[in-house]
Amino acid sequence: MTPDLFEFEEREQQQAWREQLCPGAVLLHGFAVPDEAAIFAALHRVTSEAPFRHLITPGGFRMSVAMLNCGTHGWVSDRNGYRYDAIDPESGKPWPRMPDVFRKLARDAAASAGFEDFEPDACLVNRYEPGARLSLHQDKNERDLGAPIVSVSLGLPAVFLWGGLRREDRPVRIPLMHGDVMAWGGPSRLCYHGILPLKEGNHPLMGGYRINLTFRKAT
Ligand code: MD3
Ligand code: FE
Repeated sequence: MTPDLFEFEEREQQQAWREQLCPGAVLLHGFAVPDEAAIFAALHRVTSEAPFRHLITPGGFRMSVAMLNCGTHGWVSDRNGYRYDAIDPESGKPWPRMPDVFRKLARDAAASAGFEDFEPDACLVNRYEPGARLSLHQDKNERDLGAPIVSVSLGLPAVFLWGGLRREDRPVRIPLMHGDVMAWGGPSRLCYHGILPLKEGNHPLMGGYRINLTFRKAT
């Protein structure tokens, strides 16, 4: 996996480069760093409208990752299963609007990864505290699996587990740093993936947390 060195001239940033992991899977190192202050401010607005909460899995377990959504649809889990819902079940109201800086970042990253005209209608915001993890899973609740998923890593670093199309395929470990953006589409869209338990630390912007934004076309 030799990184394809690429100047993101439009991002005015040197520490950004594109790495093609597999057909359809692209890692844009540092892509979100230039927008970090605007993302941070937007995140404050969103979390003031819909607080983080620990969802319950269909099997009855409390997820260690805290979540919320913005956009017209949001991913939710409860005893009945997983689904996308236009209403936040906690408040009974629509999810907060997706901030313009989020939408533009997702669209620009998708285009840079080769997916033109990405139109996300859901942004799942995951918050990891030390010890929090996400076990291997596939994302397949979205109606249109032809659309990619774009993810943005912020704050503390984490180890991403990148598996294959079968649960038994042994995952590769990829470190994800603040500002890294990944796009998953085409043949990689249904890869199993997860996050190892987060290590403690302190990030200048995000403090003791890792925040991950995943942009989806849910409907
Ligand atoms: C590969 N989030 O929210 S992002 C999730 O860091 C999720 O919080 C992780 O998995 C996180 O569902 C990983 C990277 C990612 C997201 C979606 C994918 C990788 C993916 C969908 C298909 C294949
Ligand atoms: Fe996922």
